[in-house]
Amino acid sequence: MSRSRCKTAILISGSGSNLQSFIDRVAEGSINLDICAVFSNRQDAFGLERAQKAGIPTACIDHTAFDSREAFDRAAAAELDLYDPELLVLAGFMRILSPWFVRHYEGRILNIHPALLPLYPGLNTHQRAIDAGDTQHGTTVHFVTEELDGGPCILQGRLAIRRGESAEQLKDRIQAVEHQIYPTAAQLVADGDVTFRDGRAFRDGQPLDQPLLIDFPD
Ligand code: NHR
Ligand code: GAR
Repeated sequence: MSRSRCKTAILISGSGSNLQSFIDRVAEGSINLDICAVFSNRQDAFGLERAQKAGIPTACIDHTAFDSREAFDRAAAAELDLYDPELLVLAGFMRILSPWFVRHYEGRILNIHPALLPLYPGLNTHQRAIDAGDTQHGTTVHFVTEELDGGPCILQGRLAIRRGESAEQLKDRIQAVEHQIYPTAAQLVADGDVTFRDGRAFRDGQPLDQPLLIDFPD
């Protein structure tokens, strides 16, 4: 995507533990991104404090102040564009993005969803996997398209569900996997190793029909 450090804006709504993993990975030098801004739709998001502590510019726009989804999205994009981002990383960002916003940043928005997509789009994924008797669960980094949780997948992290494990325990283990794979996936896109074209993902120019997969043994 870029020769110099890829300008990356991170969008949050809450705790921002995934944001923290990006901050830590940049600090230790194991990824090479320029986190140019952190944006939240909630003033009380703890992730804003994490960003400030790391010296990253922050912006916050309260979505409840707008009449329509697109009006909020246009205000958010106007703010984000002050930082000229090349890549947008959704890290626990909880507002569905309008078709206008998705087109504005076409092929440049990533999300992480706590399931092995296409299994379990939507919410409450950990409990649904347990209730279905699944033996494995995971998390998926994907390009954001107009279809919710439906954009092409890039990288998955997978682990075994333990016998008798609660949704809460599984969620914590999945989050630890997210912290490892999300910065790695973003770097692949930043480096142009994974690209988006015509609604599909490509790896080194070849269609990525199956996402890259990392197994996390017990
Ligand atoms: N936007 C588009 N266009 N496509 C995607 O794939 C998106 C997206 C925005 C966010 C993250 C997502 C997830 O990983 C995401 C993917 C929020 C909702 C939701 O229902 C759904 C999916 C995701 C995030 N949000 C409610 C809304 O009305 C508000 C819920 C709340 O505030 O707690 O926007 O699962
Ligand atoms: C992550 O586990 C992410 O997969 C999930 O929210 C968490 C954000 O945590 N996203 C969704 O469930 C979207 N519906 P964080 O704020 O600590 O990074």
